[in-house]
Amino acid sequence: MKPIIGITADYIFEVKGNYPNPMPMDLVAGNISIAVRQAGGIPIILPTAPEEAARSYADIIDGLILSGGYDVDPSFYGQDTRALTGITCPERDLSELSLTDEMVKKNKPVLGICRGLQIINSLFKGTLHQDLSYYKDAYLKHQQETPMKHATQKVSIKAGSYLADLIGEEAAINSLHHQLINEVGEGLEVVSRAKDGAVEAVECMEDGRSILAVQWHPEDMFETDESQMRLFTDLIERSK
Ligand SMILES: [Mn+2]
Repeated sequence: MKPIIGITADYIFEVKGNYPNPMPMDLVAGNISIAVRQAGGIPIILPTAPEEAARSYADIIDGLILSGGYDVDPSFYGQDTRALTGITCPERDLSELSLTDEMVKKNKPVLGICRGLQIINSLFKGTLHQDLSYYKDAYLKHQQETPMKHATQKVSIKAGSYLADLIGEEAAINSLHHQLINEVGEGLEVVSRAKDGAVEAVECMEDGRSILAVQWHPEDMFETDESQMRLFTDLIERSK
């Protein structure tokens, strides 16, 4: 049987035309499901849930993709909210932190995308720069306005890392984030940086763990970039 890959959904309160109240929506970019199917997995979308329900997802999925979305609430990495943090959704944060913790306990594989990398870093007690302007070395455009299927930066990947074995020691990536890792979570290894030093990928493949996370969006590039597709085929392999 093909591995079942859970994809976390965003939790958005959307105002509907003729609906009297804002409606909570469990929504996620469809490209991720397409990538999982093409890579040989069965995608299922996981709604935001209270802690115990979120943990129970780990019983039914073989692998997890943490998708992009709102800023992680700084309370989850021990900080007050600074002026330039955007919208946060603590319910989603708690749901994803609980589920990811359970996946890690079960030694099941995780792929973090964008915010997903930041959730993983928070789970391992790291911190974020709450805005690019708080990271003094930033000079690259990390919130590209070019369509996301196009790469706008080249990042280096650490020789000998799991990620380098997978896609090589350099990758052309897109970029759409205004927060980034500051202090790296305990047990995570930084394996990719942009030319301005911004952390672009972390991994932990030791002690039975199977965690890889990227700050960029491979789901928008996999159709034209075979190395980005490998992030998904690798997750499916790790989930078997
Ligand atoms: Mn970037």
